[in-house]
Amino acid sequence: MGRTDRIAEPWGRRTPYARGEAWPARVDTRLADGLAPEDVDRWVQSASILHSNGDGLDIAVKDGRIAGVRGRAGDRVNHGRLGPKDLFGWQANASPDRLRRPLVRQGGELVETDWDTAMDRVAARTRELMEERGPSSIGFYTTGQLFAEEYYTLTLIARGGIGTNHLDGNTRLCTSTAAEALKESFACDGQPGSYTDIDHADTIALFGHNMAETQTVLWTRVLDRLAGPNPPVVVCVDPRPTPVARAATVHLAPRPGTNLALMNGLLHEIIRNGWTDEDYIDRHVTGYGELRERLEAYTPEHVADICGVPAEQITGTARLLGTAERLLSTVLQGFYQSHQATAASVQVNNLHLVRGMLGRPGCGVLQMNGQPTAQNTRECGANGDMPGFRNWENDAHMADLARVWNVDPLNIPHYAPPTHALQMFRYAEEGSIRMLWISGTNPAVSLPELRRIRSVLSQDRLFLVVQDAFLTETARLADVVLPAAIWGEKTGTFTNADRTVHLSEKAVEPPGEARSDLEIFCDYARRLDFRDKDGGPLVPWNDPEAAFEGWKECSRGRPCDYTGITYAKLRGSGGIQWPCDEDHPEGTERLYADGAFWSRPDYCESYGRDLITGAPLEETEYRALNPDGRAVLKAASYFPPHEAPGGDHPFALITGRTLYHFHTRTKTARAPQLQAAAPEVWVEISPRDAAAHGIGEGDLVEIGTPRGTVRARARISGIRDDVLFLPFHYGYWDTGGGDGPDGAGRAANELTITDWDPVSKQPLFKTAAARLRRVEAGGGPAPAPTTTASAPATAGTVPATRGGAAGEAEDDLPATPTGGSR
Ligand SMILES: Nc1nc2c(c(=O)[nH]1)N[C@H]1C(S)=C(S)[C@@H](COP(=O)(O)OP(=O)(O)OC[C@H]3O[C@@H](n4cnc5c(=O)[nH]c(N)nc54)[C@H](O)[C@@H]3O)O[C@H]1N2
Ligand SMILES: Nc1nc2c(c(=O)[nH]1)N[C@H]1C(S)=C(S)[C@@H](COP(=O)(O)OP(=O)(O)OC[C@H]3O[C@@H](n4cnc5c(=O)[nH]c(N)nc54)[C@H](O)[C@@H]3O)O[C@H]1N2
Ligand SMILES: [Mo]
Repeated sequence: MGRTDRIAEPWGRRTPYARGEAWPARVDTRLADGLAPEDVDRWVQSASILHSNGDGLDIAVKDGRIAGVRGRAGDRVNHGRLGPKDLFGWQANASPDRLRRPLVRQGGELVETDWDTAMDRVAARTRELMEERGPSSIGFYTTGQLFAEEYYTLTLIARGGIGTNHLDGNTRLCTSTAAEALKESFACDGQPGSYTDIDHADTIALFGHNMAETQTVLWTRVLDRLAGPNPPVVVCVDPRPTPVARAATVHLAPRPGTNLALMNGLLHEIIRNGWTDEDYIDRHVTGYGELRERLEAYTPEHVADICGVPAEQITGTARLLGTAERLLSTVLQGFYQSHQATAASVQVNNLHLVRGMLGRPGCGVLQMNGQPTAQNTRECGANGDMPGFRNWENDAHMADLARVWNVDPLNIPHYAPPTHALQMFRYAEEGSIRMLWISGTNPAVSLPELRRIRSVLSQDRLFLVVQDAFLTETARLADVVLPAAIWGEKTGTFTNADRTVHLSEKAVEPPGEARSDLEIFCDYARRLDFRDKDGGPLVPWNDPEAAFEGWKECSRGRPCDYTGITYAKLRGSGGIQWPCDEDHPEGTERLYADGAFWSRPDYCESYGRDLITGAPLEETEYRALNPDGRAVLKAASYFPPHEAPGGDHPFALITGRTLYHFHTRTKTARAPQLQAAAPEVWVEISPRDAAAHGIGEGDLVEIGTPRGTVRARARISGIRDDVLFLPFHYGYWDTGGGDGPDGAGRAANELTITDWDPVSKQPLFKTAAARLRRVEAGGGPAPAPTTTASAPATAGTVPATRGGAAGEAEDDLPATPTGGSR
């Protein structure tokens, strides 16, 4: 047993292992101060909720309250380990700030009320709008953080009951590019790879993915490989010196927004050198000729100019990727939220297709997810997809969905692609959407160009319903606030980025009168009295397990087949990967093992889109392109971003995360250890740029874009010259306990642009041009962690981030004098 300060050492202690070996277990535990494991009343099975890994854990319950967490040794994802957010974040469940009763707006103020009053208002407004303006006046904006059962119920209500096309998730901001990149290459969503590919890979490439901070346990798996015999080569593509970059064999730090040019350059070199699997291409792939042609211009020298990366680094990296025998690639927001997002992410798929590296141990692509249940949002059709990865353009698929729901196919809108989130906000701005129901997301902090978002959400004519656990920036603008039960207080399933399904059981009662999202949606369905074709209730369930059984039927025969999974099977298991059906009763570790794709025209989820304009392909075009269901190589040329740095706005502004906080901090700001590690916003600036502006460590500076300004203290870090980084976690209201807008002007999204990738419609949070000005001296270092990408450029100049005794957690490894993480 050992105790480690997991704020100072986020990845905990090493358990080195060799290629092909099983990753050793290490069970991490953190209990409430003074509580011994033997005094815990009950341990309740769940998985982590503050990222997309799905690390298996048990929730400790003492006297009816959550009193800690312990990793599950037998879980296939984490083998017992937990990251800092999971070790400490559970404390937020018991925060005194939790919403306990519904609120309704009365005379301009939000006042407490009972459920009947609140839900009657929502139901009455729905009925009025349906009669006066029709279903398209109602929109739903949900999340990647509820459970599958809840999304499926919401989809059924919105698409099958109300009949609106306006249902999307904040997954639009998060993983719509992941889904779209998979749909372009494989004509269907679903990650080909498995987390166990880390155990087998000889080369691991992370594209715009700071795994060390955002998926800490998965990164621990990489660190343990790096500490063992025959460690993998690690390639990092990120403009910042993240912990991934520091551990990497090569770190490419391209100019933000140039990912596509870089990928084209790498592919150009790989093909020129003949590092391709021509046999695999012949048998399983289409589009090779066009790809080769399109890549011709992307010589290392040309790409070096665009990306600001030395040509030798490009050729060297191409050699590493081109000669790898077992290559695992991961992609995340550095690509998804940047310029030409889908086109660039697709090139990572292309890399694997031309090298024939899919479906074998160590050979995988993970177009990563971010949120814990983003995969479910997509599978269940609570975003811009149809349930079960059905194709909205395929009438047979829509008829089949209507059969499952027992409704008329014409009742399910599919005249156009499902409306994407930013378009929904545009409709609300224009006044065609008059009721917006937001669940489990805080757009007043997380959407781009906040001044505009605030004005859209505060309009009188928009009836705004917000379903959350806290009185967020968004909830404060609502007409009705519905208090939600959260993780640990309700039961449901969720699916991580490598298709692993976990069950998360209810451990404790929610505070006050808070209810689960499932109960709220079911209550709404009853009040509106939605019926199927035969007069039966459209939503025939009231509890999670029955909803899960409903969802299983909807998934039957589709790629994400859940029919072989039951709650009973999930209980005690270490996670099950879909598809799981009669033919694969234990689930499926890797997709596309034999070059067999789900891309046949009659079966595929999508006919694809043009990578430059985003225009959907017609069925006939797709049939001509890919009649027998191969993988598709799609090519695209690089174009400069719409808003390029220059003139008055010389900096490229990028935004993102730090290890200790989750998004808009509704939970992590309420966990003292996490909040103390990163208490306030900062901005990362290179030493050269700081010197040029007379800025010292910790000075207050102002960052401006055409949308607004933010003030933050400067951290002089190893970030690329001409680039500024702002964490986006810090909203308008101080969630640290204050009740006023003391955080005015600190949210990164005051600065970001209303613009999106043409293919995935994901907003460009990582492409804006900014100016910088010193305001005043700071009187101490910036409030930025030293353990992460925000480490000071010169080590030792700033006190190290530590948690002290409060930040300690236990592991079950033998105590050794060395220990430590890197
Ligand atoms: N600690 C923590 N973990 C989280 C979350 C959290 O809020 N906090 N959120 C979860 C969610 S929902 C998500 S989506 C994931 C996100 O996980 P990540 O994608 O790993 O996180 P980000 O910080 O958004 O972006 C990753 C990196 O992109 C780089 N980047 C910016 N612009 C460019 C570019 O043009 N090109 C390249 N190559 N790189 C660029 C940034 O420097 C940054 O280091 O994390 C999940 N895990
Ligand atoms: N500038 C910039 N902006 C970004 C990003 C970026 O990198 N840069 N990243 C984008 C990405 S990838 C993401 S995922 C988004 C995240 O943005 P948001 O989704 O807005 O952020 P969260 O703080 O996770 O909001 C989730 C809300 O749901 C509530 N909640 C938690 N559990 C439950 C539940 O079970 N039920 C209900 N009803 N509510 C619950 C929480 O209290 C919280 O208010 O931000 C996006 N915005
Ligand atoms: Mo995300």
